[in-house]
Amino acid sequence: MKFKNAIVKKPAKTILKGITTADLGKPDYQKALKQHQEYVNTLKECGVKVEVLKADEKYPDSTFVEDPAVLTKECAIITNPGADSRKGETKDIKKAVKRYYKNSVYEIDPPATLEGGDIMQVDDHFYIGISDRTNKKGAKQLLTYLNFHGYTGDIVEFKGILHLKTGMSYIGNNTILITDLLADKDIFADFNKIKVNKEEAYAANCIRINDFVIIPAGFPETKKAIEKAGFKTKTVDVSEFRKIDGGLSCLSLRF
Ligand code: CIR
Repeated sequence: MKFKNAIVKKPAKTILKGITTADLGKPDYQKALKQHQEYVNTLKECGVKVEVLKADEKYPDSTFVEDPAVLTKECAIITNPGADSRKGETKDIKKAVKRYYKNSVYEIDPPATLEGGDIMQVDDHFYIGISDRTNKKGAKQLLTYLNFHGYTGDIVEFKGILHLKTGMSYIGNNTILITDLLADKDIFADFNKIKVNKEEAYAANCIRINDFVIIPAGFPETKKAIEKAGFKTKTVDVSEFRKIDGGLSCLSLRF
């Protein structure tokens, strides 16, 4: 898939209060800002134009713009995040997304919930994770919009990770990065799999942007495996975002 644009949002000072299950301490705000800038630079190096939205102090997790929207070539879907503290993030994202998608913008309506981290696109097909944040109603609503625009989708159930893409990523050429937790699912049987071991599980969340796979710094085995499979990589340090369960994909909307 060719991407031309990305939307990101500057981390807020309140990022220290972001939701977390990790035991890695609090993010350092200045360091987070620096890492965010490096992330933006890397996206640009991959050939996309990056719109940087202003930080929103009201929402500690608002730098994770992937969750309040799902963007495709044809349409945009504004989600209803399952985390209460994140529901209000959609307002600002909707404004930004409307500038690109005009009238092709849909919304997930309660009681349906959905977060973009649960959505993995593989060409014209979408895998939709059912998690603590995304419910079946949310998946069904999303599928209705996607089907209308000619896309297909499958629901994937799992337990033990935040979002579907916490445990896997599609990196192109029919290849997925995948952790043990998801690797045995029949639904992924036909993919070439790069298994990500337990110690490096965080690196299962990577993003393919045009000619490159962007990977988090500090996971040498996964980097080696991705390069051995023939992909070119770029590395970004996102340690401060990891402290509040954020990965590489959640820091941008790519389209
Ligand atoms: C949260 O728990 O919602 C944030 N602290 C992390 C969100 C990560 N988003 C993503 O992986 N798409």
